Amino acid sequence: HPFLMSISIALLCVFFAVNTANAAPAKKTTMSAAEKVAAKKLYQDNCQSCHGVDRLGAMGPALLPENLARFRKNKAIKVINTGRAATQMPAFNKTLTESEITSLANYIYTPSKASLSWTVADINASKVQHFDQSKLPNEAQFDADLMNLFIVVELGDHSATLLNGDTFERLDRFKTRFALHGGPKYSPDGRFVFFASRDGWISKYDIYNRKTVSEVRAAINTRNIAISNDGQYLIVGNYLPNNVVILNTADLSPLKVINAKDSNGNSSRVSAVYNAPPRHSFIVALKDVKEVWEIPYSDEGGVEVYKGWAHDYRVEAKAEGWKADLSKKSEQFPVRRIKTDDYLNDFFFDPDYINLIGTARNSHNGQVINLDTKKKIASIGLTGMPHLGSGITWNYQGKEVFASPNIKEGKITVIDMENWNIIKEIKTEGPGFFMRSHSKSRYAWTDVFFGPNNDKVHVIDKSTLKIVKTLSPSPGKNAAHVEFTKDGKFVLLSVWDMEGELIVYDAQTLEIVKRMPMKKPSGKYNVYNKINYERGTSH
Ligand code: DHE
Repeated sequence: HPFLMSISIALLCVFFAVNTANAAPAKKTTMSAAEKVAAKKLYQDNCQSCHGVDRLGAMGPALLPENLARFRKNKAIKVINTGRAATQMPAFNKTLTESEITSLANYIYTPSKASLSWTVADINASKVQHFDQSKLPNEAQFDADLMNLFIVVELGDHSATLLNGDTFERLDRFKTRFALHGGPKYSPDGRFVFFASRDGWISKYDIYNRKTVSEVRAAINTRNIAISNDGQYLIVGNYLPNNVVILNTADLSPLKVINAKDSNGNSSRVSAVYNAPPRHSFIVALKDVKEVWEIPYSDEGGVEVYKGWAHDYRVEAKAEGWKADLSKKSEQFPVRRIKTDDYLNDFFFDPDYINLIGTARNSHNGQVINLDTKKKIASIGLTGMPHLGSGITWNYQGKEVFASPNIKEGKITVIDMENWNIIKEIKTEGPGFFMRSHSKSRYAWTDVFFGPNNDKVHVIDKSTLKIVKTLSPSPGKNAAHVEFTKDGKFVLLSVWDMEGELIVYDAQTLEIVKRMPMKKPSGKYNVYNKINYERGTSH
């Protein structure tokens, strides 16, 4: 029986809720050859069934120094000893000695050359087809406004909820892969949603039929995904291997793998990938080299100039030697390199996708880069660690402003997008992670994600840039991540706890209208807001 089998596998295996690599470089441990042989045997006997041969990950995450960089060894020892609540990671302190556990922890921080490869053949071999798409009905098998549905990711037990955004009732609850990260991406018609797990699994869920139809493992350690305007292509940005993988969304087959190397051949992890809708291109953030990439995926019927680009790409392609005849399969997905003065990891785009604002983690400067001219046009003095990816824009006193939370400092930075000056820093009760609004709402919401006040969320009036209300939805429990309904009338908020909740607020009166228990709900994503690139939401 598959359920009993999964339980027995679970008893053998080690599950880590690893917050995968962010910091470079990875901490590596050296062990003597004999120690390593003994530790490898321990690993094979106790961990391999979940964490995979060569520690590449399987049901559980990969256990390599490259993706354990942010996970301290003494924490790994503790997890092996006592297990991890609410995961299938059992405690090994009854079956293994203290020195065996230390040895295992040392082992997972030793480099493993063989394990860093994940080829097109591996991608193809990993494919799981749960249902034959062609046999599934093309109409929704339930009654609801298909534009006002939400996907809510529940990290606590690696599940997701499909929610009716009118009635706030569950339409489905299904298992996801382990440790999803980043926003899931909808197909342009809103029928399919694609998820990425930190361990490289990409899952395609058919909303109309409430079924996960197919899955593929695109990499060993993935950051996030983006989908093209026409819904044909999905790009997967990866730390391990250092590459991007472009998948055909119809069957999740790999169309192209592009190794992330700068023009001098230096390899880099990929921090994130984005779709730039007016440009018909993907933008790629590279973590370890001073370049940003643009990958055009369509020339819109063979016109000479990419729609949205301010110049003839063919002249540039010829001068710089990047191939760009998209009608030829061999030249599809060319890489247009934009060299930068600094490393840029975290991005935000202006609404026209002409300029990108980027920061290097730990840098005190944001850079504004014009994607057409490839030139830096401004620097913004940004302290702490702005989380640009969670930023939003709105119109303030006749001009477009951009607001970003900050992971290190308790403030929201509001920037004038005409002259790139900081208009205001709104003081909050602690560092935050996410920010949201809706064009039909006068408010922007932001959480206090870190520190003693992490049970609070601030409601900011977009016309005065002042906090008008601070809510504590579930005192003592972390409140985080909100999203609006299609019409902007309600706000859904996560209480980020194993015994957590999804709380629905009236967006105008700020009164609670519903509470639903959930297992550590993290992000939630409204079909309409996402596919229409609503300004107050993440793209
Ligand atoms: Fe995220 C989105 C990067 C840690 C939950 N996060 C993103 C995106 C990036 C990013 C680039 C936008 C991609 C997208 O949506 O397609 N996140 C990073 C980091 O570099 C960081 C700080 C370190 C890391 O470990 O990767 C980080 N993120 C976290 C967490 O610890 C969070 C809170 C819990 C988790 O899931 O691991 C977390 N990140 C999220 C969520 C989104 C996200 C829920 C999507 C937000 C949205 O509204 O779209």
